[in-house]
Amino acid sequence: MDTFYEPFYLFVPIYPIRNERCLPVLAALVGKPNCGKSTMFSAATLVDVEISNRIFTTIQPNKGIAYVRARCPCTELQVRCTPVNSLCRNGTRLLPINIVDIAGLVPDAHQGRGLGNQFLSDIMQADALIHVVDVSGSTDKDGNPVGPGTHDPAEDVAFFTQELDYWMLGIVQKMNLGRRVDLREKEFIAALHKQLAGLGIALADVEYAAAATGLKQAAPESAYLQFIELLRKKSKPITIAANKADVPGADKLHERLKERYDAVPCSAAAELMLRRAAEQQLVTYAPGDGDFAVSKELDDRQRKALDIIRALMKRFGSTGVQQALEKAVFGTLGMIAVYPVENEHKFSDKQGRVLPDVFLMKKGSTALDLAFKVHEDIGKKFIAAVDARTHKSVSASYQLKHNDTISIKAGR
Ligand SMILES: Nc1nc2c(ncn2[C@@H]2O[C@H](COP(=O)(O)OP(=O)(O)O)[C@@H](O)[C@H]2O)c(=O)[nH]1
Ligand SMILES: [Mg+2]
Repeated sequence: MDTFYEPFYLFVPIYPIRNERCLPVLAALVGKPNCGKSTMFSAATLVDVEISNRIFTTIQPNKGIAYVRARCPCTELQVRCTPVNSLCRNGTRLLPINIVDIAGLVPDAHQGRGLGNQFLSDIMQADALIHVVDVSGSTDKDGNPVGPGTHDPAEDVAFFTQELDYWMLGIVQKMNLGRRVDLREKEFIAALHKQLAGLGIALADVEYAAAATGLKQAAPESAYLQFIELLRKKSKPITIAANKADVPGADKLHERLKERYDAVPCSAAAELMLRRAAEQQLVTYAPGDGDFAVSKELDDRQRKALDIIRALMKRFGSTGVQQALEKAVFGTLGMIAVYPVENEHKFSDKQGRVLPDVFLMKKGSTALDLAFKVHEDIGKKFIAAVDARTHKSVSASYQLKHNDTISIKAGR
């Protein structure tokens, strides 16, 4: 290997961690072979001991925990927090999420090529898809290495969504809707939802996409495809990670990609290297930061490698890996972080732990949704909720905001 990250590339660790207390978001790294999915997985799941220790683990080779960051309310509220389901570092909350590294997708997977259908259904189990593309253009459409700049990464984005759409279309076509008696609209939607149920798609999303595209049972294939495209966008939103941004010449391809897609430039190799170097206490670095500090004497090769990374971070603001994860969770998927507390004066739970838990919830969730998430009984016996910041009562239908601290009052 003659790449810049070699001096720190001791081995690629796999941290096979699955967290029962993880916040219920599963992000899947997807894309063709060799674009850097496994490197990104290793970097994202290389979390320090304190975080891994908090997590109950069961071994699964390609699943791990990563985290996303949110500003912890402890600073603003001037309290010392005692997190339980997450961690607080200098006022930054680290929220664990599940992440999975999925085998490479090759063109025509929807017709069973490569790992084919099994693989596509694995993808669909995720809440958020992170499409890792090689923005240096040094892998062809099948994932074989080629000279940098040879392949246009924008093609990969188009091909990937097309694979997903045709695969979903195939599932819907198995229903043979054309040959069936006309269903009433409600039955038609219910039948579509049932057929797609294995993909973890909500009825509301099927209803939305069918209404927005005006889908009718007797519609031609093109109309079904339009419906599926919208349904896929709504139910499996994709974040594009433009990886290998460190390779000379990648800037140009990234600029071109940006004209058509919103893509986060990143270098999984740089992030992995920095986390490894930090683990060995060679540098001080917190994932997501825009810079790092060297804390030990380094050899020439290590120094050179770090110089390249620093230059990359200057150009893009960071290595981009943490940003891609956070864009997937907070941006594309539209989650917010909410802190339920029992005591709105002390921001604590029954045991006196301050700001113990943080939940990731869909934007638009209400105080009542939060009550049900805390406990079904609390949801059922909901009386009122109090915004712990303002001490004002809010109603069951109050729409939660990012970083809200809410106390739920429930009957006995
Ligand atoms: N220059 C550079 N190389 C990378 C980066 N990420 C991965 N690679 C290299 O690309 C190749 C394929 O990476 P891998 O993670 O196995 O790809 P996967 O098949 O998508 O899982 C390996 O040689 C990696 O070292 C990156 O950010 N920059
Ligand atoms: Mg891989």
